[in-house]
Parts: sequence; C-alpha cells; structure tokens
Amino acid sequence: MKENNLVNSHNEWDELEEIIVGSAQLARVPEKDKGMVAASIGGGYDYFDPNISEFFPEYILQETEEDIENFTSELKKLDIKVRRPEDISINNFSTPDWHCDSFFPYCPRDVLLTVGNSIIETPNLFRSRYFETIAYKETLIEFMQSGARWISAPKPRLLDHGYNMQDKAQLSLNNHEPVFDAANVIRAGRDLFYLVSDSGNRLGMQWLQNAVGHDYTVHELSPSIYSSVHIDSTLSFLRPGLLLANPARVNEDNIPDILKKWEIIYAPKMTEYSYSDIKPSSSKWLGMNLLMLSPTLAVVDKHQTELIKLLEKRGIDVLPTLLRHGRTLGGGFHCITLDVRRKSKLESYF
Ligand code: DAV
Repeated sequence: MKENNLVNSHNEWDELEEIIVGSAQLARVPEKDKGMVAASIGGGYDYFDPNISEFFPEYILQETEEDIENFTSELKKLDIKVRRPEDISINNFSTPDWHCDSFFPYCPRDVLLTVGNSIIETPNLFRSRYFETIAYKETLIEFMQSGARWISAPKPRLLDHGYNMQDKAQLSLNNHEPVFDAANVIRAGRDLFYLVSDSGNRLGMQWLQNAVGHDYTVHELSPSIYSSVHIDSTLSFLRPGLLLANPARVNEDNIPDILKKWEIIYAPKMTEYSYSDIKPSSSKWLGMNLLMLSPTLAVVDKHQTELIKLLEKRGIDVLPTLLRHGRTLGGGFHCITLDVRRKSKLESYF
C-alpha cells in the first residue's frame, strides 16, 4: 500500500479519519423503477409514500441538509475529514434495455463498499441507481491516485425477468446475474457478512468473494434473518467481540455460528417519531442504524434514549444527533455515510 492511500477501512468501528456524507438535495421518487417496485412487493411495504410524485417537498430537503450540516460539523470538530457528493445533474437515462429516472445520492453506503484499501462500486438492485456513483467521480479518482484499488462490479442488465414480481414467498431478486447493494454487507476485518435478501442475491455474494480474494471470507447471512433489503438496521458491529442485534429479526436459530463467538446484545424498544405526515419508507429499526466513530464513540439518533443508555452501559459514549426525515428518505447515520479511512489494519476477529 502507498503511504498516503486515502482508502483504508477494514471494519465498522476503528477510529474514523475520513468519511463521505450523502445529500438529500434533489431527492425524489423515481418513476417506474422495476427494482423498486419488486422490492416493495417483497418487503411488504411501499418504498415511498404514493402521494409523493417526483421531488420530496422542499422543507424535507432543507431540514435534512440542516441536520446533515450539524452532523458534519460535529465530525469536523473531531478532525474527521468530510466529503460530500459532487453536483449530480443526471435526471433520467437509458440503457440498451430500459429507461429510468435517477435516484439521489443520499446513501453512499448503498452504492460504494470500502474493503481495506479497495473501494467497490456495487451492482445495485434499483435501476434508478445505475449511475449514482457519478456523484462521487472526482473523489474516486483522487482515491485511486492516492493508491486505492478502485473497482466496479459488472453492470447488471436488470432485465424484467431478473425481478420476481409474482411470488411473495420468494425474494424479489432472481439469481440471474450478480446484483447487490453495498449495504447488504458489514465488515469485520477478514470476515465480511453478506445478507442474501431482496437487495442482494447469491451471485452477488460470489462476485464479491472472488473480487476480494483469499484474504477474506464472505459469510452468508440468511434471508430468514431479514429478507427485505440491507443489513444495517438488523446487525451492527460495535467493537471486536460485541454486536448489537435487532430482537425482531435475529435469534439463536438464524444467526451464523461464527457470530455466536461474540457477545450479542439486543436493541431495546425503539422510539418512533415523525416530523411530517409523509409515510416513512423504512421501519422503526432505522433507530439502530448507528455509525461507530471509534470503539468507544457512536453517532446515534438522539430520540433513541433506551439504546443510548444501553451503549453507555457498555462503555460506548454517544453523540446524540438529529436526522429528522431519516425514515422518510430511507436512511439513518450508517446509510448516509461511507467510512473511507479509519486507523485500521487487516485483522481476524473470530
Ligand atoms: O429496517 O426498514 C432500512 C435499511 C436501511 N439501509 C428497515 C431497513
């Protein structure tokens, strides 16, 4: 590795030095995105409020930007370098197979995966996110010039038959080509954990294993844990040996044996709150979507007082932070960030 490599993050908890934080500007509900429709059918809830067409109301975008500004100024006080998406001017686009509106770069966690010195553009479920990483292009080039291994998964075709729109008992995503969101994965050094769900199929897991190579093992997390989308409102790694689990989803029978080597603490009751009359697009468990800044400091939604108490009892200080429309826009503090560099080295924790 080059000495000045800007990308170096091996797990979810080492001391953070640099991060990308997303933006809600231009947030909208893309029309006719087959992937989004399929995931809504599978997940049993509509992704976004059907009353929203096109852009979210201005006050939601403004208040979110305000909350993000406050959050990033806290990070900067801790000497963490913060990057934001570059302007994104794509509105709609076509591939040889279909036409779609674009999504919005609010959750870098879904489209980019940091594994050590590599940064991987993932082959996402939603058609509307096909070109989302363009919002980080200059940043990615800078990372590459510093020595990072910048790779992109093969673009999926996302044809109609790649989605299962019929059988609710099956995942929304068929296993025809590698497809996964980066947020299907959580990292613990040499062990990566990949949730097979509506937003990540087994071919995606195979692609990731081949891409990261023999230094890593990609473990499957079964859809019986959570079949809808990402892993980060279900499991959080807090520090070596300690994980936080969602009691409505995780149990002794569905958690892989390797994770039983760690102490598992279950999240307490979540506080449900809402700041607008727009229907949320994520569950109340977004309250456990926390970001570790170090093994002893977490960023947690300030409404989640029970969770904050639990973490403090475990020796983890909390920066209570506000993201009023997180559930509306579908992303908490883990989702809207991508840790790029931590004081981190490749280790085994199991
Ligand atoms: O629990 O509603 C949120 C996913 C965030 N990446 C949930 C899933």
